[in-house]
Amino acid sequence: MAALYLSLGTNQGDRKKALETAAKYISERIGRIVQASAVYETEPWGFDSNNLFLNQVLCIDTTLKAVDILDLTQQIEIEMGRTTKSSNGVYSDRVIDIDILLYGDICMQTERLTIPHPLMQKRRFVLEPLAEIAAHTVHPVSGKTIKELLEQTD
Ligand code: PH2
Ligand code: MG
Ligand code: MG
Repeated sequence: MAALYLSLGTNQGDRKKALETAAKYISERIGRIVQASAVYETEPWGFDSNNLFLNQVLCIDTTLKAVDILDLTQQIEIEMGRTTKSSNGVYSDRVIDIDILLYGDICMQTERLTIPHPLMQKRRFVLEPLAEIAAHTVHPVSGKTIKELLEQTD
């Protein structure tokens, strides 16, 4: 078993319900949720929108392969009605986004998937909830703890 950290984000529709539904599907299909951060309301980062986000981070116990986790999270996004996908850093409003942040010590970079999530160090909406449940976890690329990464982010 390795600890998988997933980031959830939603800024469209019934946001609270979307977090609950995503967590239910994740626990049924990917693995047991061992920790959940609080839910944070955050300003859209990297694009303009009038719709505030709810963000949350979950820690899951799983033995699945990383690519299989990606397939399952994308399937959940589609089932929950996600129609738009970010590309080249152009973001849009969404009912649910599920991103893989960390998976044990795995470092991988393929066309479809990079772990750790390449932008996590820059994003307070990720680091704040993550630090709440994994402050002392070490980011396997930078060698810094999540708490240290949060402290150096503005
Ligand atoms: N996700 C993005 C881009 N910007 N901003 C906030 N506050 N929360 C997010 O989850 C988020 C974002 C790309 O997936
Ligand atoms: Mg995302
Ligand atoms: Mg995503």
